[in-house]
Amino acid sequence: MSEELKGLPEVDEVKELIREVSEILEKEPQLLELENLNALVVGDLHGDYASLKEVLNLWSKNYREDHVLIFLGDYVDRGPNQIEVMVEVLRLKIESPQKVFLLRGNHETKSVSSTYGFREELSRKYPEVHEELYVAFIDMFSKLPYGVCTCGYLLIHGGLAQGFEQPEQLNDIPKSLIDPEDHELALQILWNDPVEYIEGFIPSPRGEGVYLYGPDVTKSFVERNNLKGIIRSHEPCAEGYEFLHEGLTLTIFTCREYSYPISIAVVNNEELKVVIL
Ligand SMILES: [Mn+2]
Repeated sequence: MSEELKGLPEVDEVKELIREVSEILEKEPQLLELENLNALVVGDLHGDYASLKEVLNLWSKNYREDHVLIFLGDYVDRGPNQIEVMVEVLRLKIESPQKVFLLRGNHETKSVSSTYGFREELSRKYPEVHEELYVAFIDMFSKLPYGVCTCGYLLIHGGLAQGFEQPEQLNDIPKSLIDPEDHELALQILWNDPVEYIEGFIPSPRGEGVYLYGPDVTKSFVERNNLKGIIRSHEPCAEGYEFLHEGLTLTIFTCREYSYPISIAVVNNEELKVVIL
């Protein structure tokens, strides 16, 4: 027990981090439009602290000066160090609010994080105050934005959605939406997946209100909005990343829980590069 708790942040620090980040997030729009920059894009982490550290070392060494850091969500659930991962990204956000951006994943919700590990980890690591911390985290999750537009790409956690014609529609999702299940667009942006060999949208095995969508959906979205493509996470990839839809959709995944290689994306106005870690 004491071994496990070694290095765990003090409760007061965690509370303060949540409070300060919530304040920053409150002011961010649901779609962050970031012009003319270089970005490192990080996929699902799911409590994989070692992989997060690797990414941060790489960032500090080669990119920190001129690259922002964009996280595509799913910090919690599944892995062994969800609290440590969460605390680290919150610290980064406070240190550099204009250089670090945190998107919402489908696990940054009450319905998922109460079942897939985060709530349990909190109650194990902070037995005295876990209820209070959990409520504060859930409230902060509800303020995380849903997308970034930068360098001609739209960055989201899951995928494109029915009725989603323009990135700006993300701003129609109410801030502080505790349960994305209550909002069709929010739910699909966090949960949908692109697949080949279908047309339009078909129901997803992931559950009610969630869809798989084909290359035609991506192609028309990208053309309509004059974009170069979509960058998303949400699915582990056997090779660490995957291009779909004639190269218009890139999936990256940054957590080793599934024993696959992991990746990040480096993007600027000139190019999109995948780095395998
Ligand atoms: Mn996900």
